[in-house]
Parts: sequence; structure tokens; C-alpha cells
Amino acid sequence: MASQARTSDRPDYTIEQNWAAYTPEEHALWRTLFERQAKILQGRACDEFLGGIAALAVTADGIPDFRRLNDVLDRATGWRIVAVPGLVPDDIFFAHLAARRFPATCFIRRPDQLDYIQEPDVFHDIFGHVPLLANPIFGDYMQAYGQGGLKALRLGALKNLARLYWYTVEFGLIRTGSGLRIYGSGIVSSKGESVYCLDSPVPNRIGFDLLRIMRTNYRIDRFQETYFVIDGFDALFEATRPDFTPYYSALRHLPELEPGAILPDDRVLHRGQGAMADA
Ligand code: HBI
Ligand code: FE
Repeated sequence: MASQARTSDRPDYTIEQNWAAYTPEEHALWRTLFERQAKILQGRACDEFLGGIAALAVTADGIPDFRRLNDVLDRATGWRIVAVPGLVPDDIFFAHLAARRFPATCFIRRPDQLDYIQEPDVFHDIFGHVPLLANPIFGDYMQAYGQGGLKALRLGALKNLARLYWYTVEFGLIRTGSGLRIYGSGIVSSKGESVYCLDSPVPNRIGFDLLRIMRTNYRIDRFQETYFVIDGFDALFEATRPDFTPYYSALRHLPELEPGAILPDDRVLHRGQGAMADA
């Protein structure tokens, strides 16, 4: 398969996407994934995500050419996509984000991985992450996250910050006038979790609380037991503007929490604030 993950010999781990090398089968796999999610996400994904898909003209046609996406994305928010072979070391990842470069893998999953792939592939990164980078506030949040990541590495607090990424960028929900909607990339790129996160009575849905999130463990190989809900992207950006250093010291004295934990002062959102009901 022409576009299987490759290694990079550059210090920043980037590679060339080599868009011309994709096979018709790989473009067809993208088309299947895109058409399935586009249907499921109507009425489930937030307007900002769907707006990003439209603004960047990400379609079912096939795996997008990062050069074309970058022309539009750069004009919108100054973000650009750089191709990488797979997960890159944390410091490299954060340095790219801090410079408004999103490291996107460019290989696509195999047909037998249609419903689930553990590591990010081009569908997870481009369909899941890139559309929201066309939103100015979310674009600012992602750059701030990169800057915060480099600092967290220096302070030995990566675990706390990685949880913030996990429960917002990857698996976040947002409250809107028409109920809860999805913005997390790990959810929008997953067929099953796009429905489960809003419709199932099983998981907890808890109002965003920065310290609470930074204490809460997560598992990467199953649907989330808890989703955290933000009131808006500006609220998320505001909540994460302060210097996190005092939070990290406070967290050292607070016990970690299991993914399914509920604390007495958690703002638990009930089914009534679900996707279909009015907020
Ligand atoms: N590398 N390509 C890539 N994509 C990621 O999402 C990623 C990564 N490296 C590190 C990482 N994520 C996480 O460990 C950090 O968010 C903590
Ligand atoms: Fe991701």
C-alpha cells in the first residue's frame, strides 16, 4: 500500500504526504468513512465542526491533499497541516502546535480497521481534528495547548495536561441552545461513539471543571465513561488562559480519579440536557 506509515529522518518528524501515491482503494476507504460519519453527525456534531468541514471543503471525494487544505486553513486562522508518520514524541508534538502546525498522519487504516483504529490515521486527524482549526477561538486554544504542553514537560506535569487534551480536544461535548453537541475529534471520527456519547444513559456527562479534568484518568481502548461538557469555545479558552503552575502544585495533593468517578460537587448533566431535549 503506497501510503503506509513511513519514518521521518527530519528532526521535526515531518514527511511529505505524497498525495499522488494514494491508491483508488485508499480513496474509496476515505469515502466510506466520510459518508458514514457525515450522515451520523447531522444533529450531533456542533455547528463549528460542520462549518469547518464546509469551509475547508473536506468532502467524500477522497483523501484531501494537505497542500490544498493548507491554502484555505492558513488564510482562515494561520494554522497549517504538516504530515507525520504517526505519533511523534510529546515535545515535538507540542512544538508543532505552539507554532500553529498540526501534525497529521497521512496513512489510512485498513478495511478491517474501519470501525476502530488505536493510533491516529489520516481520517482521524484530517476529518476529526482539522475542521475546528478553521475556528479562530479553537485555533487559539490549540496553540495555547501546545505552549502549555512544552511548559508541562518542563514541570513534569504532562499527565495532567494530557488529560485536558483527552477530555476536550479528543472527547469533548459542548452545550448549545438545541442540546449537547460533539466537538471532540476522537468522537466525530468514531461511528459508535458519535451515537453513544449523546444517546446512551451509561456515561456520565459532567460540566467542564479544569482541575477535575486534570485529576481524571482515561482509557484509550473503549468508549469514555465520562464526557466533560463546555459551555462554549470562548469559555474553554478563558478557563485555560491562566498560568497552570499553581494548578499543577495543587494537583500533587489531590488523589487521581477513575474515569467513571462522580464527585459530590460535580455538575452532572442529566439526560434532559441531552442532544434532543432543549437545554
Ligand atoms: N503525535 N502525531 C501525533 N498526534 C497526537 O495526537 C499526539 C502525538 N504525540 C503525543 C500526543 N499526541 C499526546 O501524548 C499529547 O497530547 C500528550
Ligand atoms: Fe487525535
